Amino acid sequence: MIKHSELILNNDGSIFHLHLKPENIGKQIILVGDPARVDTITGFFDTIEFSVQNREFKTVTGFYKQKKISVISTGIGTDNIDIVLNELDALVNIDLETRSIKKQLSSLDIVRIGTSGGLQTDLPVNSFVVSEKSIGFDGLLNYYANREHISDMEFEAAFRQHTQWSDSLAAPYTVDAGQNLLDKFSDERFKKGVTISAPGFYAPQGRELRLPLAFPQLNELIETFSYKQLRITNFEMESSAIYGLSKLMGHNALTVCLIIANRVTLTANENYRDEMKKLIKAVLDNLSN
Ligand code: R1P
Repeated sequence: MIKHSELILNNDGSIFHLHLKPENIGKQIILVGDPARVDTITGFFDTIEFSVQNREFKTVTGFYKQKKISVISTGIGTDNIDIVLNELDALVNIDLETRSIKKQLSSLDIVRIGTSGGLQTDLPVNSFVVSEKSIGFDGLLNYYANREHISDMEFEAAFRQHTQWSDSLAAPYTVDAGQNLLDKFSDERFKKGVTISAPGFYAPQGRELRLPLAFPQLNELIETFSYKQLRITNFEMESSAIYGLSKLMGHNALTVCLIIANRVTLTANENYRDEMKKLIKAVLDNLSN
């Protein structure tokens, strides 16, 4: 039995942060950072059957072309992903009444639709990037056992060497997308890439406002890294933890991002919401096929 201090439930039986019960979610999950994006996505749904919000975690469950999908906002960062992934997994794989792990485990399809900064000149603003691999600068996965079994350790070694990775930073970790989901995004609208999840928006992504950077060369080293024909395409702040925890727990994960700024050509689209709607529609249609 999992103790009350480890698996916290609310008085109504819902799980601590997400305020969800097992029957409130579908097996297809869409994650977004921005809570306002939840309604943009469910605006495409045929019917809506449930919604709840606690803090930045807003969930709406409904049907799109007969598929039951739950859309959940995570807020910003991999620390929130630790909460969202563990609580989603508990909803499907732990019996919340007996507090025991189920004998028959279930697998969720988890797709993140995000915004992102491009790191290559041929990835202009408004591109759609699907992450075949994610690199975590955030360190979250290093707290979980067996992470080396689901990581691309050779890629990591090559990356650390090329970037002269400092031991003062968390060890970067690398995890692949869920192949079954990646296969649904093979059309030419989606460029395949490798995505870094950073533990911050400014210095961890090489942005300098008033404070100088500890590693001013890092972005250039990231942009020039290549390994077995893979190169790093974009920065955001959640994918690494989504990919890592999903692989460890047996779920399928994929991130698809709209490039809203290019960090090399120094261009940006602050009015990205119409382009985001196009991405959302494309993702919903690919998932329902
Ligand atoms: C930073 O502005 C936020 O935007 C990106 C980053 O990953 C981070 O969460 O994604 P979302 O648009 O999904 O929030």
